[in-house]
Amino acid sequence: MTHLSLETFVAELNELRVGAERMLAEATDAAALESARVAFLGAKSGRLKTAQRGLGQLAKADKPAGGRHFNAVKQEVDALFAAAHERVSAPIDAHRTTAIDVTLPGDSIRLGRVHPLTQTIRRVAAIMSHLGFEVVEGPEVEDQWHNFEALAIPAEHPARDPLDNFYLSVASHAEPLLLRSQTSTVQIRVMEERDPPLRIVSLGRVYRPDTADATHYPMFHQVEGLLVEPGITMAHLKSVLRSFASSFLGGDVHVRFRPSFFPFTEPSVEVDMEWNGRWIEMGGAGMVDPAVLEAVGYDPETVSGFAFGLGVERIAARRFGVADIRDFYRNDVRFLEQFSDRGQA
Ligand code: FA5
Repeated sequence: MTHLSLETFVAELNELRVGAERMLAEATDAAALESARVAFLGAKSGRLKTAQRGLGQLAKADKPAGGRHFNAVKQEVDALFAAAHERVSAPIDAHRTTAIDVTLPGDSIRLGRVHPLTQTIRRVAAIMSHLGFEVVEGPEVEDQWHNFEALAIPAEHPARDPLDNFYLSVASHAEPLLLRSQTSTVQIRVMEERDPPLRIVSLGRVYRPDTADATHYPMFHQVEGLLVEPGITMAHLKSVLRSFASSFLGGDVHVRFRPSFFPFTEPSVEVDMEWNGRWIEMGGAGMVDPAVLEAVGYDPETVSGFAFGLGVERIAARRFGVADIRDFYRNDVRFLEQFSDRGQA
């Protein structure tokens, strides 16, 4: 009987291994993998099975070496098959082109900041809360009673001119409504609902058809304060505004009153604050007019009160050293990111 030479047996096995490597590398789905499995590992006519039969044709002396080589190749083909099986059955992430190294530092995150006007509003509210004032809100769309009449601003008053207000004609209302032109509306709304004593502060948007310039904007914010209880005088008004200004601007801030006129306060004043050696106009204030107290059902003989209304954009501009309040509304990130909100409420 002629024997199969060991060299031929080994060469055939090596060729088998290379063929298995190529076919498994090309297998990209389960069907291709199954074909490769049948071709090389098939129990009846797989190429390894056929090669194993060749083992019996080796000369007796070559059988141990032939057997070792057969086992080594079989193990390699088994391992190639297991690796291909794992690759084909792994879920495919279509977006991932490279592996992610989870040990690398992450991309730096750009943190947002609270807008400087919102920072100002929150800080003013926090300071006024510490002074014992409750923060309340009122509607931005108002009726003429709350924006004018209850504040002793009669129909013929120039402040009600259509050119100075944003009137809205609303089908469900006989008379036009308007975007409120001042937060003093909230004084009336609160006094109508509650009895004295009252200490409230209200911060919000107001609207006037003013031409935008360095100190004006058609939509801006006011902070309104109101305190009503027995025995209140201008001295209380001045000390509350001075405490507020010292907390807000830092240091010992002086407050100055200049005579002025508002229909709903008597006497009325303009409020200036001295800061860094300069006097800054902050808003209007005064003692609540007895006619206003009567309009909401209070007795001016037993209670008195003060009210003030400050412009938020103006006080924010002073605090942050901004020369033009229009910059607050340009939404330029290079401008806005200069105002750190660290430590703000
Ligand atoms: C009033 O609006 C009164 N309601 C204030 C008041 C309240 C007086 C309570 C008495 C008692 P005045 O119109 O002056 O007042 O506005 C108050 C502040 O709002 C101004 O001092 C200014 O700081 C700010 N302000 C007014 N118009 C604008 C505007 N177009 N843009 C930005 N800020 C403005």
